Amino acid sequence: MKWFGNRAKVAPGLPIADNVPKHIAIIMDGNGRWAKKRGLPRIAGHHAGMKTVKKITIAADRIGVDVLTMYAFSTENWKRPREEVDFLMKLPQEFLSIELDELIEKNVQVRMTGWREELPEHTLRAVEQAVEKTKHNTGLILNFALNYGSRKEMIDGIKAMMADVQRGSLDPNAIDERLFDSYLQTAGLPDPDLLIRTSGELRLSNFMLWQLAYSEFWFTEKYWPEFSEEMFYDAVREYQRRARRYGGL
Ligand code: V07
Repeated sequence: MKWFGNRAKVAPGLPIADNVPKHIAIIMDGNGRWAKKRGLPRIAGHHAGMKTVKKITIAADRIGVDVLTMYAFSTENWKRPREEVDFLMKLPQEFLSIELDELIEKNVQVRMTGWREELPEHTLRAVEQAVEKTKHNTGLILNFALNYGSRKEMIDGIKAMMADVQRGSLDPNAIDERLFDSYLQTAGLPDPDLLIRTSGELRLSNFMLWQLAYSEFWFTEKYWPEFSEEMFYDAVREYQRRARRYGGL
């Protein structure tokens, strides 16, 4: 697989262009709490969070990240109130109708990780259109985890492997980490080098359990709508500091 990094120039305030994480994954937490703090409905927080998605996508592109995965909706999020789910399911369309042209201009490739079946048709249509329109782009991969959950992903992968074994197209002795990878939703993507989670939660919450085995974790108390480019660069610089310390041993 080829990775086309839009390698950034070194500049004050930006992370050094060397050893930029190839894949950054983000759990965008605290949108509802951000709204509550301001006396706004939760959906106002989700809407504000969408603006941060745009900002951080531009920042990631600027420093030459190859893949940016944003956890937009989990398989558990369906349990939220109906009105909130309905609102969330309109955000992909809204985001793409505002931002897709600029993403195309920036050579960004949009992808989705998660199960498409349960998504409302209008949501799926918008996402698939963006995926289709950008599939030949060679810049940043903007990967939305939508209706995604890691345990289900692994169970599904195991079921598919077992079906292949039964069919005779897979030898059980050939099963190794790389092969298992190829049965996951994230097949073809490198594992995240860096995981960022906002809003003070220090958990993985069923996000990319297998893929995050060796990743660096970076947490902030800030709610997602107030997360900034500067904090994003802080996380990357901290990643680089850890990588350098590691290399020095
Ligand atoms: C959602 C905004 C960000 C904070 C977290 C929850 C709310 C962008 C998308 C999106 C998804 C797919 C796509 C383009 C955009 C999105 C949902 C929620 C469900 F192709 N933000 N955002 N999707 N939030």
